[in-house]
Amino acid sequence: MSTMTVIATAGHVDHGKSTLVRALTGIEPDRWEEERRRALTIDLGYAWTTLDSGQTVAFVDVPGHRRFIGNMLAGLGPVPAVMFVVAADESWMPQSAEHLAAAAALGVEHVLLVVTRADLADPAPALERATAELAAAGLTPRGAVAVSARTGAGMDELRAALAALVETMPVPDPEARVRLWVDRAFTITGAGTVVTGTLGGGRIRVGDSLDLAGSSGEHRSARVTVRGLHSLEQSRETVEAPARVAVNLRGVSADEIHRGDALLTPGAWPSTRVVDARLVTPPRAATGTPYGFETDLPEHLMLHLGTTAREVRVRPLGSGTTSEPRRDGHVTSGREGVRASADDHSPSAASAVRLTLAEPLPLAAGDRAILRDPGTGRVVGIDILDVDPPELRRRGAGARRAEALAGRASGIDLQTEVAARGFLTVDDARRLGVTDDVLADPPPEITRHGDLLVDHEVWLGWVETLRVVTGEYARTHPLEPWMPAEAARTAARIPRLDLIAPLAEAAGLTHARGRVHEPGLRASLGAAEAGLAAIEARLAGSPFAAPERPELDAAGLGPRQIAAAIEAGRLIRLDDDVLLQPIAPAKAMRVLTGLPQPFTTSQARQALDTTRRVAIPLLEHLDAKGWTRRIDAGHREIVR
Ligand SMILES: Nc1nc2c(ncn2[C@@H]2O[C@H](COP(=O)(O)OP(=O)(O)OP(=O)(O)O)[C@@H](O)[C@H]2O)c(=O)[nH]1
Ligand SMILES: [Mg+2]
Repeated sequence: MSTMTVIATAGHVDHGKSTLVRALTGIEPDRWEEERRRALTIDLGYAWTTLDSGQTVAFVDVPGHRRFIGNMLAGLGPVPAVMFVVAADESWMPQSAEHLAAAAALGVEHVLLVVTRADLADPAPALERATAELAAAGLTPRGAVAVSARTGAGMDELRAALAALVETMPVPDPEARVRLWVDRAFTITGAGTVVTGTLGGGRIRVGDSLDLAGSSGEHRSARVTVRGLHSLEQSRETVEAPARVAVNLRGVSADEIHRGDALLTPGAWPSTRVVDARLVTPPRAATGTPYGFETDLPEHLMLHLGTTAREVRVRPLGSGTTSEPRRDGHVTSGREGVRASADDHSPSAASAVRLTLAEPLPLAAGDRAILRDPGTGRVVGIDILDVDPPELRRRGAGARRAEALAGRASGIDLQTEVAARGFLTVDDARRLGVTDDVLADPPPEITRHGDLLVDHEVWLGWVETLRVVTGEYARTHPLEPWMPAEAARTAARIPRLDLIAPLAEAAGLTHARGRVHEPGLRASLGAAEAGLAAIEARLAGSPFAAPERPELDAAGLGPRQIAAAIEAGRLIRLDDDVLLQPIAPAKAMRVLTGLPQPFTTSQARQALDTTRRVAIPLLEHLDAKGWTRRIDAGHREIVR
């Protein structure tokens, strides 16, 4: 299977994008009758071709008309490469600029510049202008060619340039979690529901279960099954990224799915409503004017990511550029909002913002997205830094958060995530986008216990706290100084009970029978200690003469003291009120072994020199242990 590259078109309306795709692929990307009649692309079109190199290139053809910018952004969103089309006879136009701003905001690195309609005008000026515009926006085209789709001039060079571009494309991780942004959903007679999209990472197999994260209605998240797969109209068992893919789904009808929904590896993505992000340096036109926001960022913007477009509320965190001197030598001032303006044209001036979405989305640190003001068409790119950010409650929390985010590298950093929370489960780390190779070999600041990743400082804190709370418990519970593990967990604010064992070990504490304590810790009976010692001394001589209530009372042994003595292993309770030393059953066996077998209860009682009150529960205790066996109502024997 040869690899596939997915490339989106971009460029002003009527500049020849669809014509070029058709010339390259032989496939008509304008799917609708209305589009063909009006010679205008309205929605996304799809076509593909195989180059001489054997590489397959799939195109997502976008509309240039400004009214359909939403469709354009949905086409560009999930695609890593762009074929930027400019007509030689019209040169640079408003939607050229708008599409460039979007591509630059998304940080698309793989751009091929094509000046087409070269049969209508000298392509050189348009090529020069477009190259300058791309450079000003921070995009370096991987190639620039002049063509005529009508005469075929330059088409071989274009194919060669596409082949060269394909060579530079990074290969996505086939093991990555799947997030397929849906661009179409429809019903095929006989097959049922089909969704299509650009698979950017991972693989999908027939039979897979996936979560459908819905954008609307009550269908917020549903489990669906992959019934069939197609890529470029060929049936497949497995489709691996990068690819255009059509997924036939069981468990959902097409009218429940919309562009902007996503098919996800189950449980592998967070469903997040609040994210912290950094504004990316705004792209500029060749004149120096930024495409981004010159004044304050509006509070309500559209977030474009993948094929989705959602309304978000934007909150600047701090002043964004708090301590960064501007080019003019001033320090940007505090509270008036985020400036992503002409003076802040440096990566260090990128500003931190908090985005709140009306509906949750499956997002990841490292996602690039566009914030767009539908009114003015202005855009700014964002780099999502944290999809599970801390609440900002206290005064100044926003500014502190902005500072913490300022130093963050983009993408996910396990150590930062663990340090921010203290601990993190492996599953949660995966949902945040931490890869398995990092999880397998976490940085030394992280202690891994089973499925939990704990910041080492936090771990040491728990060890110490566990020591303190168990010590405190022993002081306040002298009769039963062994702290129940669950109580210790709660008191020490340890998140999970299964951590008590490794923490106790690290703290040098004993963890046994659900309790945590100093090794060898004994109950202190206080005033009753002397009384118990006297009873123990008496039982040493006559082990089966269980103390009666008056003797216990005189010794100061009430129910709590007795329970403590039992817990400490100094007494055993055979019946409600028959207390003996733990050694008594073994001593009884020595006596009973000397009797003729089988023996009666009365013979046993006499041999043990005790009363029926003690003898009966003692014999039943031995039966229960399997040391003696009851033959009939009157007889027992020793089990050998
Ligand atoms: N002479 C000439 N005409 C061209 C060439 N390429 C495209 N055209 C014409 O330019 C017009 C627009 O072409 P399209 O391919 O529909 O343009 P588009 O960029 O896809 O337009 P939208 O999708 O609506 O933005 C059509 O009339 C094409 O026939 C070319 O190389 N030479
Ligand atoms: Mg078109």
